[in-house]
Amino acid sequence: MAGCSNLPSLFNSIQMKIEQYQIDQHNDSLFSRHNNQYIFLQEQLGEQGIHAKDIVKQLEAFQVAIPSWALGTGGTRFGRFSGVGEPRSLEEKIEDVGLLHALNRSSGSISLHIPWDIPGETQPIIDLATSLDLKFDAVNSNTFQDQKDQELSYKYGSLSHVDAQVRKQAVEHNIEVIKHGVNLGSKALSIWLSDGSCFPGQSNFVKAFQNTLESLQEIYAALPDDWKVYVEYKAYEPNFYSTVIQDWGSSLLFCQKLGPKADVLVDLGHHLPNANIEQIVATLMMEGRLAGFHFNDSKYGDDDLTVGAIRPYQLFLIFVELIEGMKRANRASDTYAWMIDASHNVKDPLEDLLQSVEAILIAQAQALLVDRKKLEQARNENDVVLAQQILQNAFRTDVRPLVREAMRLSGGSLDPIALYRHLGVRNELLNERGKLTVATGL
Ligand code: LRH
Ligand code: MN
Repeated sequence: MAGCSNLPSLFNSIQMKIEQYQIDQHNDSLFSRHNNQYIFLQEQLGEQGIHAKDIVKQLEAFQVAIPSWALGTGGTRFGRFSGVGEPRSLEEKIEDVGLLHALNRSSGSISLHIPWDIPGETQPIIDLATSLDLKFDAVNSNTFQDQKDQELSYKYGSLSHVDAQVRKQAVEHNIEVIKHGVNLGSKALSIWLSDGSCFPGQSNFVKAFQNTLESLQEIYAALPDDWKVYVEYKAYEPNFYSTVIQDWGSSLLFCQKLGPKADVLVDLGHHLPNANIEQIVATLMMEGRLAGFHFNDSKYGDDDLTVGAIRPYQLFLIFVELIEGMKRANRASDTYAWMIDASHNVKDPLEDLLQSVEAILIAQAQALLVDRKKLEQARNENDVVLAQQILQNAFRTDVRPLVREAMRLSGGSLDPIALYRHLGVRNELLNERGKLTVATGL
């Protein structure tokens, strides 16, 4: 949206912050156009018996956790093209998430990865996050890399390793991560294991599974009563023949053997080509074992691209199952973990994350438009055409005025990326942090 070029850039040199008056000024210049679009859609939906305000309320309540490891420029094995003004510390990462949350009021928590983001003194970190209205979501352990001061290597695995000493080291790391999370007020440990093999014959699948289960049981026993453990699966990479926790089935098996505090984390990029992820989601919700998501998008492998950039219809279909499942389980949306897990090779990380959060809210809003009663009726009459019509009518509705209204009512921007660019945020970060700063993470 054009027409906000007269806003002054008023950043203080110490800590990067977007002031409420800057957002309000920006919204004032955009409001009339937005409101016309919003009222038009509100009337359109009203004719279908849908109350726009109810959907806006649900969008306002929906908070997405931002990964601490995706605030810098990522890279691939073929290279990394560094960005500028990247966060140099956990404090600056929290500041960056604070910028996102100020702009869209839907990025209200940060998910840390240990040891990439070990909090030094906890209280100042908590105070900074609180000052930016942020919480700490799940904490992620890391036994897929060797740290320089590490005694035993994870080259051939961690929780599944044939050597009990390596498994012990990995269990202790996860328990350490829980401690960091407890100090920060987090309520969940998120585990992704790269454990597996690259060649037939290399691994005893059953022993690897049993070793992993034993190790996870020790970690499970260390969880505080009100904590959860998320078990993330992945079909392949960095192992290219077998992965111990390779799919939703193996993750669910582990969770069922561990106990009620363990649930399955679905990373959208972790499936074999053309997997029906919305059906996996429906099944996990039916079993009450869906932890939540690592949202991203991909065309081929674990590409970690912007959410909704490649397959927005799949994301919509996933939210259709999520909303159905939450209704069936009578569970509120904040009882699930909504997290982004992306890596930015060619986009400004903050712009990429703003696009991802918007794509998630758009998919949720579209899915909330689906006339469930009519859809079930069409299904019961095997009226395949009508069923598709009902879904695609919702998917083809431009719900962006609802998403913008939710951001505006929550004190956010009507056009976060336009304001981000107008205020020259990246340039301010460059001035504050310098050109060649590199953020820890992927
Ligand atoms: C593995 C993964 C996992 C993280 C890592 C950063 O591919 O999705 O969630 O720990 O990315
Ligand atoms: Mn992930």
